Amino acid sequence: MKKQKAILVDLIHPRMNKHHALERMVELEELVNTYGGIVIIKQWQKRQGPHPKTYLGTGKVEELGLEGKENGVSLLIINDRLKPRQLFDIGEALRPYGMKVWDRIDLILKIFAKHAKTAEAKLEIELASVRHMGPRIFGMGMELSRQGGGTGTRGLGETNIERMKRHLKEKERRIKKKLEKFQKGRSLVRQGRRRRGLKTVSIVGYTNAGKTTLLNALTGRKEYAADELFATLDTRVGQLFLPGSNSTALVSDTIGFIKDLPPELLAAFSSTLSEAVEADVLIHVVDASDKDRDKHIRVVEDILERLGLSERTRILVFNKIDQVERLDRCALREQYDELPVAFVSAQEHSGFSELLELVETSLEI
Ligand SMILES: Nc1nc2c(ncn2[C@@H]2O[C@H](COP(=O)(O)OP(=O)(O)OP(=O)(O)O)[C@@H](O)[C@H]2O)c(=O)[nH]1
Ligand SMILES: [Mg+2]
Repeated sequence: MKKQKAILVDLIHPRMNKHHALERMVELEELVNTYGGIVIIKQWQKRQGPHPKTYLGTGKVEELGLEGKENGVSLLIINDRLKPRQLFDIGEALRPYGMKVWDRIDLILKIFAKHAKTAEAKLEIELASVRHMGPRIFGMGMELSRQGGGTGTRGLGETNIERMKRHLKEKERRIKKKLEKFQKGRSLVRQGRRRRGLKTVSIVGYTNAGKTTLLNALTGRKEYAADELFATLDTRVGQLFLPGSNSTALVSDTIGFIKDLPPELLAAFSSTLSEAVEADVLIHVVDASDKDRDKHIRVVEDILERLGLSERTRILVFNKIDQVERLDRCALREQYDELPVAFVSAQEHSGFSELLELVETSLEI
């Protein structure tokens, strides 16, 4: 696939500090790279708040269109969730320049779509897309109805919107029904495990923290782990041997979390996330070598709360310690003193015995 060229733009408040603005852009750029696009131009626009109609100032949109056209750019990506109306208006303004507009959610959905392998993950993404794209299609419908009004065929547009709405509702219903089947299958599997007295552990954490690498290292599985965001979209389950109690538990891996994870994605992924939601213990993996690790911990904790998991027993695991020159373990233990803490390198298989002991204590076996 030929790489698409993109202009990234982020709206920043005049009082936002430079470091924060740069950091936001770096993350967006990583997302674009993960998608397989090339970033050509990065731009910030300073504004008190978004323009109600065009999000960016109207002049800015034109300016970016011109610049994009000169550089063979096909995509403008805005680092925020936009209103359907705003996306529609910007899309219209960029059309003469041969460019399309995506917001952050579009970008994340495209990455998810690219990484989805199982039928279930594909359905989950389809559901999220229908929910996110739906309102924008109504925007297009409004356009049709305006055009219709001008040529005396009034009403044509409205009928189209109605038809489109019905079509989307129907589609959403069909997808949900299929997903329910998967959900039922999972719940049967879980009942079976419970009957057999099997305990479950679920690995959660920010994207790229090393969740899959840890799962593979702990269970001897060979799942896809890579230095990209959202490498995993499906839940994989492996067996974990616990030497202290000479028993096994099941451990599962799931999708990575990220700042501003769109709620419709969380909702759509409820089927995949149900492994985490039902787990006896959560392992929250953190990339210890990431300078934003504390922020990422907060983001993950926040999402766990949204999933109703703030009270679930969990272990905080600082991973990639092989990459950190000096790690002040005492300070970290103190900082997160409400949680049991472990330090590992999933890559070098180090620190595992302490981690397994904590898992055993937490599972009360
Ligand atoms: N140096 C070092 N690298 C690691 C370690 N654990 C994981 N990595 C690397 O970090 C990157 C991400 O690892 P993954 O296991 O795919 O991370 P993940 O949390 O599953 O990521 P997503 O599924 O994309 O959310 C890969 O390039 C791994 O090789 C570690 O202990 N040390
Ligand atoms: Mg993974």
